[in-house]
Amino acid sequence: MTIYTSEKIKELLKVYFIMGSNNSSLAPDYVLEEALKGGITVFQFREKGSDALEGEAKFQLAKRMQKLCNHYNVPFLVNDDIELAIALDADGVHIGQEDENAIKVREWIGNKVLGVSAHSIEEIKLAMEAGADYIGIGPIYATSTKKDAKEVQGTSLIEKVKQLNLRIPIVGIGGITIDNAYPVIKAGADGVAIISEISMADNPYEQTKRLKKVVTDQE
Ligand code: TZP
Ligand code: MG
Repeated sequence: MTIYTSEKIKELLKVYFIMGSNNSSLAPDYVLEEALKGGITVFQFREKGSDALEGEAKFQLAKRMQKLCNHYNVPFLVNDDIELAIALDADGVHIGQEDENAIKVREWIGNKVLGVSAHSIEEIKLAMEAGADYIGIGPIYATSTKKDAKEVQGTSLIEKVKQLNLRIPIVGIGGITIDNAYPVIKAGADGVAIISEISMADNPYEQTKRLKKVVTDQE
């Protein structure tokens, strides 16, 4: 497992911001810094989809974003690209079911944070056995950010995890906005993972602050 306790991971998941260079019309470094100032609790570098950067350009952007996160003392995670995470000595990685096997990834990354996306109780249990630190559940609502997203599932799987008393931190993802974040937390998620609600905002700083208020006011 990681250097973080489960309680610490739950804290980190509260306002979980994800982005890559193609998620905003504004400069990605600017958007991230505004989100950091606004109070995001963890960041995931997710450079994929149309027009995504590759090679050296991807590496340099990741490096700059990691530096910003370090400055604001916010953990920096990498989506899918384990080699990049290791090359940068990132704080952790997030993988889906289509990516490298979670058991292998856990061996590979040692005690870095491991997040796994899962869509059923069975997938969640397997991820837990593999040593995942948290589970991403979604899409909760309709999203146009991830083209190959699975069917919208609402908060039902989050509720099931709670009913079964599975002891793993969870974060909801997909179509989450300031207006619909509350039910995700109420269903039992420890936090919300967001791309466009922050990355596409005219004022990512204010938007992050508003989102954080919705999540933390429920405690
Ligand atoms: N995984 C499931 S939905 C999704 C990902 C990466 C996209 C979330 O983006 P948005 O803009 O917050 O709906
Ligand atoms: Mg993936």
